Amino acid sequence: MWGDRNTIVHLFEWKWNDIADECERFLQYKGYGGVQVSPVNENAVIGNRPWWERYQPISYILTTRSGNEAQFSDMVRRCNNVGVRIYVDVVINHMTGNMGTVWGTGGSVGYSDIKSYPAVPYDASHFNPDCQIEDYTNAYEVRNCELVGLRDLNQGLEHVRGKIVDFMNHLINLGVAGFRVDASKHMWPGDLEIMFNRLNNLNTNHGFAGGSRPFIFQEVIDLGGEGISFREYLHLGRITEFRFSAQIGRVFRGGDQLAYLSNWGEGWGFMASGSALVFVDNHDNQRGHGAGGDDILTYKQSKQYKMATAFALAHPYGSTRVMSSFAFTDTDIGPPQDGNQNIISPGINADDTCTNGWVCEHRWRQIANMIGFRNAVRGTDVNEWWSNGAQQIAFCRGGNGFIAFTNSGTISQTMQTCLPSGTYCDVISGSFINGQCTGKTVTVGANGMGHIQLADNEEDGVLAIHINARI
Ligand code: AAO
Repeated sequence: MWGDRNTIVHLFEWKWNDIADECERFLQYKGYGGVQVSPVNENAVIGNRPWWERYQPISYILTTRSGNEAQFSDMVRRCNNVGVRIYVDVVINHMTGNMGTVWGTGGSVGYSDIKSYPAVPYDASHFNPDCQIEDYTNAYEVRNCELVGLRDLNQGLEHVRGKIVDFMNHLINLGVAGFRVDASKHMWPGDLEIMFNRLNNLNTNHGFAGGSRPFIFQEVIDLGGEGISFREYLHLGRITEFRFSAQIGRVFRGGDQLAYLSNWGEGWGFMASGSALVFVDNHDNQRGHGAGGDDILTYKQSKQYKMATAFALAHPYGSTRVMSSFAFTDTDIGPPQDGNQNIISPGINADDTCTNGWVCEHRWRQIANMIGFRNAVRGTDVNEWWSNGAQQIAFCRGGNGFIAFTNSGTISQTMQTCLPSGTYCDVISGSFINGQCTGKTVTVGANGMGHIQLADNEEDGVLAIHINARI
């Protein structure tokens, strides 16, 4: 990422042309560092187009409902030009489920019953046996059997490794910065290591320094108690820290005191900060798939969701990812589509929010402005931790930022903000625009003290000020 950027936003199911526009018109200005895009390679066309069809590959041809290779390539170029990196969700553990002859979004055919995918090509000899994953305490089964019936590739074979490495290197040549590796837990670390070591350096024609390696974050769900540990994957790249997601949801739903967040991070048993990819929710657990269950907060609990996201972005632990969703009640339903099953683009309202069924959490003022906060406090630690012993907390980030939260009761007191004297814009209740603040302000004296007013009944239970939003 560029040095003055942070956080990956997952623009779930967005089309490539829309992402390119979003990089240029919004993400660069808010300081976002990258976009995680939905799977780019050809997937099975399934019924009324559930979102999860994209996790059933037919080939490595870059044609999906998000666009074709030319559109993908153009997006990567346009986003890189404005300092926003692209991270691809790669589905390399498996191909489709077993459903007979299936057609792909690029027009290729798959014969899933006999495990034949001619457009790659793969045939039955390239797959593991038909067994199903039932026992997550059995590491062999989790890696060598089928995840929910998905035809399980054998990455121990040179043919399979070669196809996967070619696919990923093609994306690197097109200018991507890295990968989310889907279902990493279901592949042997030794096989991943061999494939990752064969990846090219990032493309210097896209502004990456010579010798840069792809940024890899592996989807490994480990809440404990299973046969596979995240530790087996630490040397290969970052790892999705699902305990972060489950715990932050539980806390901000009121299941714990905010005061206990004083040792958030490794102190809560999470992996080392430098290994963790963290998020409040992801595309699975926001709809009951994957891990985390009822603790997960989503856009549907908007006040607590914004608070949890503000905390995640204000805290130095981990590398952050923000979810950006389409609205749903049915947990299978795919993105907004027209009568021809083409994805409908998000429209943009005057207040920056989205239309056409897109939630665009990443555009919510409280979330987008916290990207600016995180950039302003880069390289600092948490200091001056304060709590009332219960549901109110506040802390500084070095001398660059201060944030307060209440999950119960009103905060009205003078606190150490660690900021130089001046008047600061609360980037939660408003925005700092052309030197003016559209929300609340905090006046900080020469001793760093400022009066913090955050009422129980305010729209958001957060107040955040930082050095780059000084009036
Ligand atoms: C679809 C249909 C299926 C059908 C299949 C084949 O829904 O009915 O059989 O096609 O025709 C997505 C959807 C799937 C969909 C699939 C393919 O979620 O529903 O199947 O596309 O279209 C496991 C994996 C993890 C995976 C997660 C969903 O380990 O890798 O399941 N996530 C990724 C993607 C996801 C995608 C795939 C993988 C496949 O993000 O979108 O699937 O490409 C335990 C284990 C976890 C395991 C969960 C769920 O978790 O630890 O590893 O995740 O179970 O099975 C507590 C525990 C926690 C536990 C959890 C649930 O929270 O603490 O550990 O409960 O028991």
